[in-house]
Amino acid sequence: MDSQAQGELQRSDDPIVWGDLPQLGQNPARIYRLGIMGGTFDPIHNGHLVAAEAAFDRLDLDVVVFMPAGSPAFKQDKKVTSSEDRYAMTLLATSDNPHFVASRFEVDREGITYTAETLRRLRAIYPDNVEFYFITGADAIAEVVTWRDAATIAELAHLVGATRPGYDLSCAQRAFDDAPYDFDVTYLSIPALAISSSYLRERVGSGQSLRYLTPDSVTGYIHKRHLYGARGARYGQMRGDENAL
Ligand code: DND
Repeated sequence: MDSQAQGELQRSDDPIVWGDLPQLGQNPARIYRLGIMGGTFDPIHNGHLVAAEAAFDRLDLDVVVFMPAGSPAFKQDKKVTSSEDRYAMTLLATSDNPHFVASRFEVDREGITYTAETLRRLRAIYPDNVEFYFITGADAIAEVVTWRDAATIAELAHLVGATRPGYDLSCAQRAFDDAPYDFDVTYLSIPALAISSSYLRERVGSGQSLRYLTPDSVTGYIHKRHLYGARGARYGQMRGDENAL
């Protein structure tokens, strides 16, 4: 084994380097595939979870790490729930899936969270036999070419675009064709889940249920922390029972 490979193996045992990231790459004779689901997750919902699970299955990933953005790059002018609350909801939503991991990797980073910087830092931690698969939804995939330092993203990660059946991919395809760098993109058609975080926030604000839209543990957390205008209804309480509290 050459000295570089030895160094990588030593590095992989160091808990300070790995933090809460999944440890991969120990066997230099095989390739590992790390899925990365980046998001604001305000809040996380079943669309995110289904997209990540589809990518895990169809691309033979070893694990998917969910990374809530600390200070999301393109939401600087918007009010975003605290990163600790978004991380807590992500942790709850992923906790019962053995191949999902929630990470504080971006939450604990100072400043605006850029994906290229995240990938660069991950590349410095993981050995070369770990490949990165950055998972996005249909709406985000066409935007990737406009993200900060997109050349680094193209160089360091495969992209996975989770689309709805029948979704028009021509816009995304054109963006990649016109880009000055080569992106490796895989499109996955997943069952239609027209769920969005803003839809969930609206529902909470107007006292409607989130059942089947996000895990119950996330709904419970939203009510406990009074996020999105939740009126502090006891979790599991029937609608219209607010005065019974
Ligand atoms: P969003 O704010 O769109 O996350 O951010 C997605 C990722 O892009 C984050 O990691 C950001 O840091 C990164 N980003 C964005 C812009 C600029 C830059 C980086 C930069 O570096 O310059 P959401 O929580 O809204 O959604 C998370 C993911 O889930 C997105 O890819 C979204 O398209 C997808 N998604 C769905 N996928 C399947 N079915 C659904 C979905 N709803 C959202 N129903």
